Amino acid sequence: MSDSTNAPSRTAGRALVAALRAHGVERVFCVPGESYLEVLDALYDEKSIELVVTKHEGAAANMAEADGKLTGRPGICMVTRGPGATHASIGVHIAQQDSTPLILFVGQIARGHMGRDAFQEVDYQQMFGGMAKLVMEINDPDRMPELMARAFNTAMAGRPGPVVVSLPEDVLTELSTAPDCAPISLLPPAVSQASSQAIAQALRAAQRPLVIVGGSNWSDEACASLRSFVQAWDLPVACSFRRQDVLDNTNAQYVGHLSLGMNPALKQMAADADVILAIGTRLGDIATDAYTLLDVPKPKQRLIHCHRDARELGRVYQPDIAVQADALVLLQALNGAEAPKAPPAWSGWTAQGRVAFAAFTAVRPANPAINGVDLTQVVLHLAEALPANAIVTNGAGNYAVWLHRFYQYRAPRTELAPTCGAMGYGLPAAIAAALRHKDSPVVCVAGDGCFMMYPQELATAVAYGASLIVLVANNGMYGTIRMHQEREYPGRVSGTSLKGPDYTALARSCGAHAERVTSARDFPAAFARARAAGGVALIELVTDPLQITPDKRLA
Ligand SMILES: Cc1ncc(C[n+]2csc(CCOP(=O)(O)OP(=O)(O)O)c2C)c(N)n1
Ligand SMILES: [Mg+2]
Repeated sequence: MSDSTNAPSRTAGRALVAALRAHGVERVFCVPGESYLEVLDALYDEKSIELVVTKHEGAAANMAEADGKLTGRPGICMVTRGPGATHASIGVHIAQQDSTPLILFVGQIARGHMGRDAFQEVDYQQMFGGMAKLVMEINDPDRMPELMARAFNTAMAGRPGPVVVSLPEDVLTELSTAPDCAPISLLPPAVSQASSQAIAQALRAAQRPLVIVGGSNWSDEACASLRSFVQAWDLPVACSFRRQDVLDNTNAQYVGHLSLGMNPALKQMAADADVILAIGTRLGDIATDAYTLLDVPKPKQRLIHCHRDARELGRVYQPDIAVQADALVLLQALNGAEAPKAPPAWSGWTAQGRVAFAAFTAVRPANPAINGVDLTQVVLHLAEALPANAIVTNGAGNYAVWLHRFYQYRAPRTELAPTCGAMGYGLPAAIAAALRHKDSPVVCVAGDGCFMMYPQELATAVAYGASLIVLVANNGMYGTIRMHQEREYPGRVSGTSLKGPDYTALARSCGAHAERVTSARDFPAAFARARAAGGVALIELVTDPLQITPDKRLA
């Protein structure tokens, strides 16, 4: 117990909650556990922090991760030891792969019992060591403020990611007079004039340049700077996997999404480019079509790679120019560089990329072969009916291919989707979004498999007064896996069928408005009714299991 200051004595659990407040936390997602009662008790008095109690720790961790994506500040999740922490591990994995700031607090067994394989004991350093940026166990109540500040700084510094903080139960009730630690503000490194000039010069010498953007840390300001830069230079921009909201898709320079189900013309464009300017993105395996679009380790294209974390530069690809920079600072510097005289040498190339994007995503007539809801028509309707500030969430499954292809993301942080391909993400993410942005329509698009990971959270959404619409694309199977199965083991269906419950009855039992739609013709009216209903609504879309992707039917 510290007596070195005049600060009043308080428990470490109370110091933890004070640190959350000092770091600007407004919302905590949790499932309670007896291991952290002292923190729950401190939250009872802390009126500035809302406690969102979920039904499953996986959902709580997904919500916290989505909140981190939306705010750029660590999302906060609290769970109990052993079973709680193992359930919540999905959120740590998503935050790691998606570069999202997240802090997972785990109530731990008392210090005196450690190492005995006591009830629900887990060594979190071992469990999360390969997944989190940092794993800490706070064993000294006097160090709570210091270690909390470190958790926040680590989650946000460089490439953002997850931090796991283990809280031995007996420490939480010990007294300390250690004072609060004020948060530090991390100022991004400056971009030298030499760096921005080198980039500008390489671009001016290009015939077929391509900008690839991705990663996290895209604030409104950074997205606006990107738009001004690529408009002034007329540079084509591709967004990396599930980062489609970095540039308004209606912008004349937007040429598409480096995704699963990639536009073949975009693939060709990346292959044919002579200079690639990659900003914020890791150039992962999906964005590079399994490391085939660019040669590993030395692409034939001249590669300019900019990332705020130096460890991501040269990790896979050897860039010709590597700049450690935050996207905003870099783009502000590039906006200060001299643009080429209009029209630049590549203006035809940019226009051609845009034409190919428009052709790939164009409105098309309903497909008469489809026996059930045509998802193309559904997503085209969403794109037309929803305003630019609508937030659209999804998890993993082939249904997302329609969404990513035919929806137009028009504003920053309106796409909440796991780049790590975790099923079940969409509904928890939609709840986090609905609580964070009460004025934005929120739509979760899920497959039947994806939805069934956390369907019980519909009741959480209703309990917290969230306003959101869930669209469940029900094809009665784990369609993505069936697609791979039919390719490798044709006609031998094994483990990929799915018998769900009555989705509308399930939703109604949670207090949601619910409808079933069997033809895309009926979708606009059903969607309008769901929006008018307010609160939580679910629309089951009975789709054709044979229509496995927008372009492919199972034989
Ligand atoms: C948590 C998790 N479990 C398993 C998988 C493997 N997986 C990827 S997509 C998929 C099927 C998704 O089914 P559904 O949501 O119904 O979408 P569909 O492909 O049928 O459109 C599965 C099982 C995964 N990505 N994540
Ligand atoms: Mg399915």
